[in-house]
Amino acid sequence: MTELTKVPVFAVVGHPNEGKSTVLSTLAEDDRVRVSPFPGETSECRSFPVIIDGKEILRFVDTPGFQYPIATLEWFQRHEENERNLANAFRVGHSKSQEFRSECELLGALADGAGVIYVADGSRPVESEDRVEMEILRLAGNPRMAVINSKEDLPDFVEEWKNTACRYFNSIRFFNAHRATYSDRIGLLESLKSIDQRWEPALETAIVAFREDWRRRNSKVIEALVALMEACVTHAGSARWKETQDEGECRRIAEENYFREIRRLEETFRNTVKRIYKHNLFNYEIPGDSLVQEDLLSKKTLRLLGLSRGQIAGVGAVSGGLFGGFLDAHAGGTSLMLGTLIGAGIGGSLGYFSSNRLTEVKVATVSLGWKEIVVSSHKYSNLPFILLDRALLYYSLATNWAHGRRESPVESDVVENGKRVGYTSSWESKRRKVCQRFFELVRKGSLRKREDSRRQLVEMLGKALEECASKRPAPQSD
Ligand SMILES: Nc1nc2c(ncn2[C@@H]2O[C@H](COP(=O)(O)OP(=O)(O)OP(=O)(O)O)[C@@H](O)[C@H]2O)c(=O)[nH]1
Ligand SMILES: [Mg+2]
Repeated sequence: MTELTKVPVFAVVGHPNEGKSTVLSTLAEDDRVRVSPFPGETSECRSFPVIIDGKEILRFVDTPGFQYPIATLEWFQRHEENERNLANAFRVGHSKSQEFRSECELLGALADGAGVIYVADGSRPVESEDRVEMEILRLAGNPRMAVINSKEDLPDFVEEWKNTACRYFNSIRFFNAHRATYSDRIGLLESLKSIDQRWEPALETAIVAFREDWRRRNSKVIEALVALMEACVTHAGSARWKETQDEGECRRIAEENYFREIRRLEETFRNTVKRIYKHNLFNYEIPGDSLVQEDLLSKKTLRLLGLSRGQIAGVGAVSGGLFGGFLDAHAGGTSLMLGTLIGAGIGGSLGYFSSNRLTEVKVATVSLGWKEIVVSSHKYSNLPFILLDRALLYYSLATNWAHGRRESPVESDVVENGKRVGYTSSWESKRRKVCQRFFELVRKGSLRKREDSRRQLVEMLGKALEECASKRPAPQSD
């Protein structure tokens, strides 16, 4: 039996072009792994350590596919009786051979004590060469697991693979390298524990570290999200004009200034999420019709995200304000309806929201002959809820985007049937009130109340993130 490495090391091995590098990339959350539709992309071993808190807790090794499995097996069978570490003996015996370069590379990782993750494509039948490869791995004797990954969504041959692989492997697991979620990855690590008891404690430590790391990452996202919400309700865009100039133009500029900053902050938030979830190199392409690609103020965004008018009225009651009252009180120039304000800019498309305001406007005299217009989020605005929905949709996309997937799915992630599809409208009203309370207190509240409402918001968002990492919201009718 080969001696195991101290930190669990797993060599991902198999047939060329089977999806080995893809599985590794998703498992290790590392988008530097080279994946390609052409066989032979991986020609030498490359290690990908998983580091948490500066400490290596696991390592995966990407390997080239078998090139000459039949000849390799014959050699193994001939030397089976005499060699304790067959993989090492093969590597030493073929070190000068160009022909067996791939075998020497992949068996080298096994000779050094790595466990084996054998990747098979469940969308094609088992062939005789596959059996040969599996037998080589059985003879090498390293702890091993077969992972059935399918390049197609409807894998036809999973049962056949399972029935064959069970003769050669300590454990078999189905894993979709393009769609695996965080819990699928943890599930696979859990099953790796069973392939060799000696690694069980180290793998258990790795799993605990993974879980803790995920919680920490979510806390960072919540911090960034709360900062975005806070900026949305406290930021103001302004512009000055001479009393002799056109006031309408000045309002438009102030509003533009306000939304430019909100868009910038939203972009910053997205980059933070991408970084936290380790989407570093590969700039994945979000489907064009996904809601997160829509402009913040597009007709589609305003129709499908945020709260309905009834729900806004519901949260409006939080601080004792009356929804109907605020609509009237702000009419007539002190509060701008978004439809009127930027209708010209975006094609007057906001009729649906004509009785709902996103922003409010204040006019002040700053010096003789000069006035200033200040635009900020309305006290009962849908805007922070829309931003929150967009942020949660983006979070869901980033956390569910398997690192091994290099192209976007053909279909969009958004199903539109006229109903609201964001998270906030499907929440129970208590959650929305927690948000609204924060939005109001952060603008004008005592430090103690602000901190208290921030704590409630953070706690509520913790639950919301857990939910949206695993499921989409149910569409809501208005
Ligand atoms: N749809 C889909 N395609 C996959 C999946 N896994 C791998 N592929 C595709 O299969 C092709 C080969 O994937 P790789 O991960 O590079 O395969 P490999 O086994 O490392 O290949 P070599 O390094 O050449 O031996 C790539 O085009 C991948 O995008 C999957 O789960 N679903
Ligand atoms: Mg590869």
